[in-house]
Amino acid sequence: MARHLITSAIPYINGIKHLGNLVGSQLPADLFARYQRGRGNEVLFLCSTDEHGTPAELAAAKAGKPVAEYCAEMHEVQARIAEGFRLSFDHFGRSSSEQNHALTQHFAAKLAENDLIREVSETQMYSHADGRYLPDRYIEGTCPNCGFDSARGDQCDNCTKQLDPVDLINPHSTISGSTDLEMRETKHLYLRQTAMKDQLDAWIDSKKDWPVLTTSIAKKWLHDGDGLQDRGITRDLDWGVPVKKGGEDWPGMEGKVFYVWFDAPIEYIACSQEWVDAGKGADWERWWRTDKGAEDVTYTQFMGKDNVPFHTLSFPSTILGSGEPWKLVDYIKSFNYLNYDGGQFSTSRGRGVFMDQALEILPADYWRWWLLSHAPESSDSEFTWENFQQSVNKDLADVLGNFVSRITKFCRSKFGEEVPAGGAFGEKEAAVIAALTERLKAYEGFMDAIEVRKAAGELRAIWVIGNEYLQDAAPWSTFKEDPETAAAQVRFGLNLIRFYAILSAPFIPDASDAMLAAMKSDDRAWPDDVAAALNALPAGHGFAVPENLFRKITDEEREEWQERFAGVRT
Ligand code: B3M
Ligand code: ZN
Repeated sequence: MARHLITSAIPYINGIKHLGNLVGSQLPADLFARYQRGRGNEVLFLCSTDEHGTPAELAAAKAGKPVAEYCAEMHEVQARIAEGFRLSFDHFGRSSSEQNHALTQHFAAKLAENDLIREVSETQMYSHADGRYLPDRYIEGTCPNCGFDSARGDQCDNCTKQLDPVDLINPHSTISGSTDLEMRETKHLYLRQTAMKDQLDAWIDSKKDWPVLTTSIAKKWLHDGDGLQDRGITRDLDWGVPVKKGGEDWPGMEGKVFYVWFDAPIEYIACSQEWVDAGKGADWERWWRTDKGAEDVTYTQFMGKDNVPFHTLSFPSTILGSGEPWKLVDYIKSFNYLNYDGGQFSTSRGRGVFMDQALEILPADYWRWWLLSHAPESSDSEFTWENFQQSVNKDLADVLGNFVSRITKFCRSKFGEEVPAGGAFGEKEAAVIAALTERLKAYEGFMDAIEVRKAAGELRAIWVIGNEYLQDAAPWSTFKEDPETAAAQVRFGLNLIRFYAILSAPFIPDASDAMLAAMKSDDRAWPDDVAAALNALPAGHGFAVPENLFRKITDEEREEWQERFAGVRT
């Protein structure tokens, strides 16, 4: 039995995620986790909320709540929505957990011990009115280069010139609008990533099978321009993991916290500790420590392309730099962006469909199927309501749903609610078994390689084979002349339903459950042998006609939703 450690990029706590976020990390990670479990492998699938940083503080302030309270509430909200989408995390943790505090401080201590941290004095804008240091993007002013009046502290959006907040004319805080700003000297810790460059380079080079999207981003950061830079890993904020060396104070770092991108990936490990502490698991080290049993674990990470530099360079620097035997990632599956109806999904501008809204309209399977079968793998992809309607109506309702409904209803009307006896499988069935055996191999190949769209294509083709068989065998006509053969055909069809339930579970888990329940079966064993799997339900085995598995989306609904989501979420 193989062992798979699977993590999804952890979503920021500030607000509900949109479908573009979902398809870029959590959903494909869930697909892979469900598939590996289905194959009988041991899986630990982890995700958390990413709770630190300025955006979390500002969102809490906007909600008028203490940040800890805001994060606790939003974590529950995100956890409920994740359940709604049937994301099968073994644990949904929190980066603000005490486990992550301790582990983050532990890593910092190890890095310092190994001389990979240096102190840097820098000047930073302090806002008296806000009572805080302002990250560059929260300062705006007039661009010294082009005169644009809302240039940000890090860059002018008008002329694209890279800026320093001190360059701005008439700078002000975008939080309060205050111009009462002062440049203050402050000390920060930098992770000496430059010292790790050769090690990282060799490690990335050794990953011959990684998606091009992943390695090209990593290499760009390693080699382009000034190449890999040392990175500041501390911030002057109140909310976060206090800067300490293990349990010890860090002189000069009082009142500072670690940068959110330093502690967030460490949460992958801490989450497994939270999982154990919640009583759901017995041992986290056998997943993460190569000296304690993790050497045979395959670790796969899922994320959007913007997160790749942090997972190919920063986090590996932390892991390698610690000098301790932590498990490194084996495979990074990254995604391009999903666009929304001619533009971008945008959280800040409230554009697109958000996870909670999606579930208000239709159950999870509809979304899962569309998103996964259109995953932005080789390039960006686009959600349109027309395309969504078409895929759902065709793939789910016409192909799969219709097959299940026809075979079960026909059987009930002619043979009753039991798998009929009589007849034998013949040439037609043998041909279907041969075709399915081929397709199944291809499906497994794509799922193993996490080629999400191609896997969806194979699954669809597998469903189509059943429909074509039914059309061709036509038990409703056979029945008139040869009820024995019709019985065998129906028996074959009912077995196909069970077979489909098992193969489809990673994509559409609710429909899969409904199909298995209708077949009164709880045997989810992955079909190693198609012929055997299609004999699993014997004559006399009871079944029920399920409720319609999928309904069609009408043109009126499509138009209504299109209109409803054309605007901006407030
Ligand atoms: N929260 C960014 C994002 O949600 C960030 C990922 C952290 S993964 C350790 O896209
Ligand atoms: Zn400018």
